[in-house]
Amino acid sequence: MFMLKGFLFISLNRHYFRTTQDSFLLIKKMGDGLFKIISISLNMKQKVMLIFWVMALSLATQNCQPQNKNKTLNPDPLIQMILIPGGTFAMGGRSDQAYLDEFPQHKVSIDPFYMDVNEVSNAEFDEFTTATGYITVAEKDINWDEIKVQLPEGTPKLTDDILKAGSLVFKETSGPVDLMDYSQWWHWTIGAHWRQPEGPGSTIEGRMDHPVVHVAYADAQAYALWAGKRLPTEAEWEWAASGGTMDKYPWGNDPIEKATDKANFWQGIFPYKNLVQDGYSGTAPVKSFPSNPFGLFDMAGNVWEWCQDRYDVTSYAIDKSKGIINNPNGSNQYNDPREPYAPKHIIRGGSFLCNESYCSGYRVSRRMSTSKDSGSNHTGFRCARDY
Ligand SMILES: [Ca+2]
Ligand SMILES: [Ca+2]
Repeated sequence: MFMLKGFLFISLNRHYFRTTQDSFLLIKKMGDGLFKIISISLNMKQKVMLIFWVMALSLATQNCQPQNKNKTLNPDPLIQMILIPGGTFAMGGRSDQAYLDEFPQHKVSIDPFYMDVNEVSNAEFDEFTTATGYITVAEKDINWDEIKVQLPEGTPKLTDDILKAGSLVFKETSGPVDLMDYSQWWHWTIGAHWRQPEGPGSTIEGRMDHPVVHVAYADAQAYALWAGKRLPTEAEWEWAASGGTMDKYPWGNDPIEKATDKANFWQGIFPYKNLVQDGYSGTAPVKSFPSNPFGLFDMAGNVWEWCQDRYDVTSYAIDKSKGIINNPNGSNQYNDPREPYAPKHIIRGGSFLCNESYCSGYRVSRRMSTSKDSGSNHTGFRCARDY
C-alpha cells in the first residue's frame, strides 16, 4: 500500500488498485518501472489524469527498488535453479523427534516451482551488492525507535555502544552450559556482518563459495528481488527438502551418527566440543555434500535458510482445518508466545551448529523462527521462483 499524489493505492501480488465511488483502476507491475493497465472505469477528466498517474507511479516505485546499475550480472534467473515438480504431501512432524509446533501434520499440495540449487554464496551476494550498492541490516546502526516496540513496555533504552552496527556470532563455550540460555554461546559483536562473519579482522577471502551469512529477512528479500526471484514459502521449502519422499532427513533415513558424509552439522557435544567429523567446524563451501533426490544441495545443515512465512504457532492447525491446502503461504500474523513482541519469520534446514542434543534442525519437518531483523553467522537463504 502506498500514497501517490494524494491517492491511496493498494498493492497485492504486483497489482495496484485504486477505487472510488465513480472509478476503478487496476494496474499490474510488469517489471522495474513498467506498468500495464488491466482494468479501467474512469470519467473523462480522470482519463486525462491517467497518463500522469502511471508515469508518476513508475518513477515512485523505481525509487523503491535496489538500484540495479548493471543488469547484465544476472542475465538469466534460472541459472543454478531446478524445477521442483508439484505434488501433494503430509507436511509436519514425521518422526517421534518432532517438536510440538511441527504438528498437526496436514495435507498440502504444491504447484511446480523453481528452487536455487544451492544456498546463496558470498560470491553471488557480492555480485548483488556490487551492482546495487545495497547495505545490509547488520552494517547499519540500530534504530532504537524501531526495536523498542519489539520489547516489553518499559524496557530501558540500550546504550549507544550496543546500538552500533553488528550481528550475532557463535563462540564455543569452555564447558557444559544450560542449553536454554543461548546467550552463553551467541555474542552480539559490533562490526560483524557478511563481509566480516566473525567480526572485525575476519574476512570472507577464500570463502567466496561459502553461503552468505548475517543476512536479515529484508536483505534476503532485496537480493531475491534483484535476482528476479523470491523467497520460498515454508511449504515449498519442506516439499523441496523432502525430495518427494516421507524420509526423516533430506538424505534419507540413515541415522545421524552415520551421516557425517551427508551434511554439515555438529558432531560431538554442543556447544563446547565439536569433533568436526564432517570436515567443517563452520560453514562449508556450498555443494560440499551430496544433493537430495530433487538435486538440491545443503537442504540439511550448513546454514539456516529464510522462508517467506511469518512464524505463527497456530498456522498448522488452521491449515489442517481447511482440508488439502494448495500453496499455503503461512499466517497473516506473528504469533510466538515465547517472544510475543518479536516479528519472527520461519527459517529452515539447520546449520553447522545443529546436533541431536540441541535442535536437530536438519530434519525435513523441523521449524525454527527468528526475528526478521536479526542475522547471525549461521543463517543464510536460497531463492525460489514461480514456474
Ligand atoms: Ca560440521
Ligand atoms: Ca542449508
